Amino acid sequence: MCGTDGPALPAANGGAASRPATRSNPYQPVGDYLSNVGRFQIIESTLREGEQFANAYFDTAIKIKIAKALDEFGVDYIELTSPAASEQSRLDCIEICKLGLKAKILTHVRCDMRDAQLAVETGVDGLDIVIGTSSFLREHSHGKDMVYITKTALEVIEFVKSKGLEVRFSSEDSFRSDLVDLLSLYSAVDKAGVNRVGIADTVGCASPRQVYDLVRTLRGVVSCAIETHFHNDTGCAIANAFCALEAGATHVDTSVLGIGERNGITPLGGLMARMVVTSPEYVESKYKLSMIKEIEDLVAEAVQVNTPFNNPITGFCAFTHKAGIHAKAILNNPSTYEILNPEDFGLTRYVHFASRLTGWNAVKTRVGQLGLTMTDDQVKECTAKIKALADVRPIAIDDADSIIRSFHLSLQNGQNETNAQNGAENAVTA
Ligand code: HCA
Ligand code: CU
Repeated sequence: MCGTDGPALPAANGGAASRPATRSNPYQPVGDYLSNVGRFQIIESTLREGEQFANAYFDTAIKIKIAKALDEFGVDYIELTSPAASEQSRLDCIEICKLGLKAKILTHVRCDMRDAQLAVETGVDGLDIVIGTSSFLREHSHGKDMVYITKTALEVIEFVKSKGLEVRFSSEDSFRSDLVDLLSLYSAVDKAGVNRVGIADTVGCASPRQVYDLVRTLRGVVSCAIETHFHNDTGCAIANAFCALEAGATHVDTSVLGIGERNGITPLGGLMARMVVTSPEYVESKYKLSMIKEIEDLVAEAVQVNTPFNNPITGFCAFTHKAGIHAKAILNNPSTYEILNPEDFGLTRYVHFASRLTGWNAVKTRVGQLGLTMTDDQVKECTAKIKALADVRPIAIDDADSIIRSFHLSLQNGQNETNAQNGAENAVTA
């Protein structure tokens, strides 16, 4: 696996014998007592952040279906839209709490006593409380100052705890908030006994290094768990979540396919791809990876989108190998060009054999799959025919299969003897 136990590097003097047979990889991460990459928890927010996605409309039945699927997959928490949002949201919250899922059920509410009162009556296990702390949001959204925010936060936290429920306190737009304000607020809520504090990159502005710095600083200030929430406006949502865990965060918010406000947040599947490479044992023992495709399909259909072609794990070409050089190595040993094993996700790889980049090893495999027999020289000649057509126009699998079959037929009819003897001196590589 990448960054863990990669192959031994050749010795600098070129003489491997002078080195021990197994060497540690210099790129291996150093042991880090802060890092939680091998013991994180997921707060799955498809039914809260995901409902803020432009296309999302979840009726009660689909919410229940999604919640059950996420629960079976193994997420630790399921976060639901605030019961203060609408009457149906409140009723759905009550309904999902009654399902008796293994995952804890949270609802996400403003830092406001009336919202909290409504939420604690729904049967949830905990409340995720949020308020904007950046000057942008303080001036242009709720208009409250830090003194008011701290006072209200402490009241709401006290109230939720008095009901015996979990409580998390988070600042919206954490990365554009004043650091001293943020740390004093978090220190106060930590002392008040909050279960988690949350960092939210509401506008997706943070870079992995900024995330690492902020989470690491916060880790030194509070003793409670640290939840993190990353929007994907600049494409950093997975990397930011990973860096947050490295810096000592304990929980990551996700949504299926990353759906959420604007272009969304850290996607569940993409985060799994990242984490299974880093911490295979933890991830494989905890999460049912073979369900990722079915969960993504369920949500994609519910919100009427297609899974992006380049989605980690489930994008249509995530396990497709095309160039001859890649195909040859993959056919010998899939680890050559795959860091993820499609079988871990109940998927299969596909070796492309219908393009101008195709090499004869891929064609040879296809010949075998079609139940035909050819010598290597014959396969090379057949490959040259596929490449010649692919130089003229894009070709489909059926085109390549037809060329293979008719070439094979002509061999059987003896028409190709001379050609075959001449071998494939054409431009056939790999
Ligand atoms: C939003 C709120 C939020 C909250 C995140 C959190 C954000 O703007 O809709 O509770 O940690 O991105 O700030 O989703
Ligand atoms: Cu958000």
